[in-house]
Parts: sequence; C-alpha cells; structure tokens
Amino acid sequence: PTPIYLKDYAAPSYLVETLDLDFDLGEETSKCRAVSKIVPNYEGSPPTLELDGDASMVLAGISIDGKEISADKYELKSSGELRILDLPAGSFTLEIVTDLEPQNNTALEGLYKSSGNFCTQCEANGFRRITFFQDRPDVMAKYTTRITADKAKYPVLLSNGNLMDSGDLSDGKHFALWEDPWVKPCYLFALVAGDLALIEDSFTAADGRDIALKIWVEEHNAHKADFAMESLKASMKWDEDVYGLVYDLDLFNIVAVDDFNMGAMENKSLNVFNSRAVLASPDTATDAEYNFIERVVAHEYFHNYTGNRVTCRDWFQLSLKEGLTVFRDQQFSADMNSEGVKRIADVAGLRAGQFPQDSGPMAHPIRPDSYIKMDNFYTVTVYSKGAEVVRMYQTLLGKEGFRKGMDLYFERHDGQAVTCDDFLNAMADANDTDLEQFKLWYSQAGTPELTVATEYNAEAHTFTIKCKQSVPPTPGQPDKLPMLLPITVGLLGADGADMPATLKGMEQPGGTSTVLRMTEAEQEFVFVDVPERPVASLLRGFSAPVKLATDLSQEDLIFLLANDSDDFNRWDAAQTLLRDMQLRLLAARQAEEELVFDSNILEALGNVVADASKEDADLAFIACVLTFPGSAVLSELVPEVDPMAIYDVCKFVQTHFAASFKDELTAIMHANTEAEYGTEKASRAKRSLKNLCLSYLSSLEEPATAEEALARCQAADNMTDQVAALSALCSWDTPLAEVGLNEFYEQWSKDSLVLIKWFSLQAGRPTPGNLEKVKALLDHPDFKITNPNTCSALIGGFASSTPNFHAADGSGYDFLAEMVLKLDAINPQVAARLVSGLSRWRKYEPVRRELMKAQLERVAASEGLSPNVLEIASKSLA
Ligand code: B3K
Ligand code: ZN
Repeated sequence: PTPIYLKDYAAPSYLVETLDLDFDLGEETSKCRAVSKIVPNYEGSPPTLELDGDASMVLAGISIDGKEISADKYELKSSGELRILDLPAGSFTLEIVTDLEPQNNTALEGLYKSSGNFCTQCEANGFRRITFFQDRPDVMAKYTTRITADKAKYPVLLSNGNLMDSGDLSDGKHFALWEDPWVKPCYLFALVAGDLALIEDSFTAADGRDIALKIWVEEHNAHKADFAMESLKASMKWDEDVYGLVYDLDLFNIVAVDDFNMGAMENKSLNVFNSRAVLASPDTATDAEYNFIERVVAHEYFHNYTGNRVTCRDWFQLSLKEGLTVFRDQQFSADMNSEGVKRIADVAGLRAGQFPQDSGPMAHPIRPDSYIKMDNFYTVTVYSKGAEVVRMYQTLLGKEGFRKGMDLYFERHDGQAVTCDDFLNAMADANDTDLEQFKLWYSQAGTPELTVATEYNAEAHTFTIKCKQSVPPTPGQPDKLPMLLPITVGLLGADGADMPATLKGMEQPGGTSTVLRMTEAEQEFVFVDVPERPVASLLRGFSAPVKLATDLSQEDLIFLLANDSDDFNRWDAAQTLLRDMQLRLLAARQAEEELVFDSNILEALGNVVADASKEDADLAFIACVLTFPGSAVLSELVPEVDPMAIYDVCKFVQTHFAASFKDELTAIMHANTEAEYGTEKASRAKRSLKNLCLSYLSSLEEPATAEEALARCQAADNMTDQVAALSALCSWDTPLAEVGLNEFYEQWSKDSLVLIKWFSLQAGRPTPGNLEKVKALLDHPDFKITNPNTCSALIGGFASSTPNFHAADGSGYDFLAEMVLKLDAINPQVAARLVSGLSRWRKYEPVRRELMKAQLERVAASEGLSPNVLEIASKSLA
C-alpha cells in the first residue's frame, strides 16, 4: 500500500451540490441508489472523475444525466476505485447503483448489522463502502436519504436531518424520507434501521426553540438511557453558556449499538454510539463509566460545531476537530465535576498513553505528514496531545482571548472544510498577536523536555528561573526547533501561601500565577520584589505537555504537596517524589540491594492519609494523590525496560505503603462505606477512596481481606463497589477469586455490557498460568470475536497485564500475534489496535526485545494482511 502525503493535497476537480440516497434494505442484498448533482471545480476541459470505492461492493448501474453509460466510459479498478471518463462540460447528474451485503460486513465500516439492526459508520473512509463517491471531507453536499425496509423487522428508520415523509408500502415494507438542510462531508452521513425502543425528552434552546431529544436502544436496555439523556441536555446548555453555540436542528438522535469500533460517532443529528458509551444504571455501570458516558455524549454533541459546521479540509487536519473537541469535553467535565481531579486524570492518561507513543516508532505530529490507513491515526497524539495544544492557546491568550478566537473561527469558517492553520490564524487575528512559532506544535512530533533551575538573590530580592528545552528526535524528524511553551509559575512563601509573581518589566504587580512565554532553547525569567526565598510551583495545571525536570529538592516537593494552591501541582509533587523513588528502587533491585521505602516520602504520604479523616477533606483528590505512578509511566523514564523489575518495584511500593498504614487504610475504608448508594459527588468521592484502600489492603494478600472483598462483592448495591471488590480479589492468587468470578457471572450472565468487565478482570490477572485461562475464555459462549468490546476486554486486557503478557518464554507475545492474525480477517481496525501492543519492542531488555520482534515479523510476513495491520507492524519494525 502507498502512503498518502499532506504535501500532495489538491482541491477536488469536481464538487457535489446535492446527494440523494435511496436505500432498499434486504436480508441478502441491500441496494443503494445515489444521485448526485456534480459541478465543475476545474479550469479547461473536463478531467476524469475519480471516485473512491471498495471491493466489498458491486456496481449495479451507472448513468449520467439519466442515460446509462457504456462500459468503455468508465474503469473499475481492483482497488475499488471507479474512474469516469469523457464527462460533459459543466454540471451533470450522476446516478450510481450499488449492491451491498451489510450482514456480512464484520469490519464495521460502511453499512453493517449489529444485533440484527442496520447501522453505518463512515468516518474516516467508510462511505466508499456504500457507494462510489469522492470520499474526502472537503466535498460537502446537501443530502436526502430515503430508506425502504421491512416494517416488522425494522420499524425505526433514521437518517440525518428532518423527517420529511414516511409511510407504508406493499409487501410489509415501509419507507422514510430524511432531508438534512446543512451541507456536510460524507463521513457524517448515517443511517439506522431497526427494532429500537425510544427514550424521549426535549431541550429548550437559547433561542426558544424546543428540540426533540431521542435516544434509541434495544428494548431490554430502555431503563439504561436516562443518564445519557441528562448528559446530553447538560452539554447543550453548557455549549450555549460557554461558547454561545445553539443547536441548529429541531431533532437530535442518539442510537446505541453493541458492535462498534470506537466510542461513538458524531454524524449530523444522528449520533451512533457504542452501547457502552450510552447505557448505564447504578447496578451495572461504575462511576468511571458514568464519567465516560457524560464525556462521550458531550464530545459528540460538541462536534456539531467543532467538526460538523466547521470540518476538516483533509484527514491530516483531524486534530482540528478532535483536539479541539476533546479540549471542550475536558472543560465540560471539569465544570460538571471537579476541575483539579479532572486535570489530574487527563494528565495521568497523557503520560501513561501519549508520552510512550510520542517516544516510540509510531510517533507523529498532531497533524501527521502521511498515512497509509487513516484509521490508524485516531491516536492519543491527535486527540489528547491535540487537546493540550488547544489548551495552550487558552493559557497564552486567556479565557476571553480564547473565546474571541473561537468566535472569529466560526465567523470565518462556518460551512467550510478548513485546516489547523486556519484555526491558528483565527486565534492570532482575534487577539492581534503573532503565533507563528506556535505552528511547530502541529508539525513537530516528540514530547519536549524542559529543564528548570532556579536562583534566589537575597539582596536584590529577585528570583531567576532558568529554562532549557529540547525536543527529542522522532522517526523522520532528526532535528527540532524550540517550541513556544507557556509555563505557568507560582511562588510559595515559607508560610505556604502564594506570593505575587511579578516578572521584571511587568507594569503591574503579578498575580498568584504568572504565565512565562518561553520561545528560545534557553531562556531566563526574573521575578522581582520577592521578599524571601520562594519555592517555585512550576508548570501549574500542566500548562504545556512536556517532560519537566527541576532542581526542586525532596523537601521542596514535600512542601508543595502540603501547600500548593494549585491542585494539579500538589498531586504532581507527590508523583515526582514517588517516581524518583521508584527509579532509585529499580537501580537498587538491579544492584541486588535491599529495597527501602524513603522514610520522608512515607511520612508525607502519611499526612495525606491523615487528611482523609478531616472534616472538609477532598476525598477524590486524596485518592488521586494516593494512586502511585504505574508501569507505563515508569517505562518511559528508563532507557531499557525490564517489565518484571518494574512490576516488582511497583508491587514493593504498594505493599510497603499498605503495610505501613494498614490500620489507617482499613479505618478509611470503613468510614467511607455508605449504607446506601448515592450518585452525588461526595458519595462518588467516598467510593473512589474507599475502593483504593481496599486495593491497597488486598496487595497484602491476607485471607481476611479476601473474605472482606468477597463479602463486599456479594453485598454491593452498585457496580462501582462490586467491580472494585472483585478486582481486589482478582489481584492475587486467592481461591476466593474464582468464587467471586463465578457468582458475578451467575448474577450478570444476561448483561453483555457487564460481562465485558468480567472478561477484562480475568484477562489482567497476574496469577501464574493465566494465559491458559484467557485462551479458554475465547471459547466462552459470551465471548464474541466479532464484537470489538469483548475483544479489547479479553485480548487487549491480557496484553496490558505484566507477568503473563511479558512471560519470559514469549508465550504472551505469541498469543497476541496469533489473535492479531485471526482478527485481521474479521476486523482490521481492531487487529491494528492490538498489534500496537508489540510496537515498543526496542525499548525492552534483550530477551523480550527479540521475542516481541519475532512476533512482529511473523505478523508482517503473513499473507493477505490488511493495510491497517501492515502499517503498524512495518512502522514498528522500521
Ligand atoms: N470522530 C469519531 C471517530 C471516528 C474514528 C474512525 N476510525 C469519534 C469521535 O472522535 O468523536
Ligand atoms: Zn471526536
């Protein structure tokens, strides 16, 4: 397969004004008749019209201006592309008929079936599996969709826009005609036909219109849609309040489907969701899953403006809509819950997921330069680092300045397909500022490394911050330029309070936080009027996505943990203390020395533990502080990964902490165990801390804890507690784990979403011989290889567990490769995600390095491999 390059972008030679789709859905064959009005976008004589297509589709008819065209007037390539020659000058009408077999489509792209219902997924390149079309986001058209299907089997017929007509036909069929008044690219097209229950509500928009909100789910799930509905209404209100964005149609639909390749899809007015991103009830969904649903519902809704009304010119610009929309959903979740805890969770995720990608063979800028399969670039880099980049605009320009930039962006580009540069220019122009250097964030891959040294001058009352930055080389980018980094700084006095942070040259005294604008490779910043030696709180709120190294002493970090007014930096001080200690312990283990927990750090953590019993304690925040850096974060910090060494060190730190505070943790667990489940923030915070205590106590592997956990699992009145207790049981080799797992299965065998958790808990067990159990689960009647959720729970879950996946005999790697090859024939997107589990082979110690590499080579050499898997495997080996 040949890569596609950003530098080769050319505007399309033809545009499409209208596209009228007519589907006749059947059990064997489904027909799609697509009539488009095509207009020239070229100079001179008409060029060939090149339409994307796919080999899974049969071309059943093609005519221009009502006349069928002869076979010498078009070429159908084996790749699926259709080229139409000798076109008339000026505009014309093109009609194409295709025959599809959605019931056999296991790739879950284009038109397919899930639980007997028809649905579609078109982003990025699924529309070309429905009809021959210029499948690119800069071709925007007005759509109508007519759907005909059996009325008894598919009583609900949905597409984008407004329902214009519907009615019964002969032979038990019925039809619906939908019209979308807004222009859109084909990746936002959607169709659903099925037997679905409706949950209905409404929202009164800021302009007074009543908007009908409809969530469609399978009948047996009808009681699980309320929270998604509340989240939708909250999102609509929030986008009006914060960005002045009012929904632009009178109807908004969400459909839940079981078989779905990712979380959800923002099709215009017809969002299609993975059911795990919609359905929740207290007894079946955890607090984390409630947060996930709230975030995904908001994210897809927010796309209506950032993605749909203003879309991407080409797929290289994906972060234009995804980075921005993730940033918006982060702001929303922060407003709905707690800002500090949300920021901590996002940064922890970035460090554990995106930093490794940015330093590995798949490193790419948030605006990639090339791709083979676009689906491989829906990455944590494009999404999460993309969101960090958007956040930096806000940090540099201030909230108001950022809003001005957003307003100008919509004013200029509504209804257009645009680029990341267009976004940057709107931000710069609205604020009358130069952001030229900021463009590097879009083109340079790799996580910048920022080193800070500080100096206090007691006579001059100045405090100098000396910064150095460098960006490491990444594939194809050996040399980097310095980036524009916003560094938010606070200065703490000896009493722990913020002192004014006034930069030399500032006209007014600074506030409690000041944003440094670093532009050079090395740069000094001088704070003035600093009456005493401060402790610097650097990179507050994680103001730039960098790896920070400072000269702060252990004492300084402990001081920041106790006093910083910035919640994020309080947490990060603890993380830094723990990371540094874990690295020292790794070295000690390598030197076969005894492992010793630093007593100062233990004492500081003891203070945090003690805080939990205080009247106004922020329990959710305390739970964050007491969640220690894991193996993903530590692997990033060592030159060569020995997974068992890291595993042992993490285990040592965890058990030593648990043993040291066993009584306190037990007391906190009991004190925060509520008699009854509650949904409010305080109850959720209690659950998070209580369940963290339980996991620490289980690390001590005592029979009494196993019994306690089993009892909690049996008595739980909500899924958060039940799954936490079962997870605690599964974390070691206690016979009660099997009891808990069996009981859990008996209780939930009818709920496929709950069973996903059951699979993933078993997949990740650290117990000896777990690979055999995982293999046996592949034959479990509830494991469906065609369902992405169960695959990622069982296979993906296994591939992120240390002792068994990284077994020294290579059995874990062998299993993963085998599953990748098996899945590739079923669903290449899912297979490509799984093969990434081997991508970072070079980072491992020699034995595992060779074993992982051999499995990657085995995959890459397999015949008939999808371009998806081939791209990841070959880039990993390159
Ligand atoms: N835009 C979709 C992702 C599509 C992924 C295609 N492989 C969901 C989202 O980010 O909102
Ligand atoms: Zn998105």
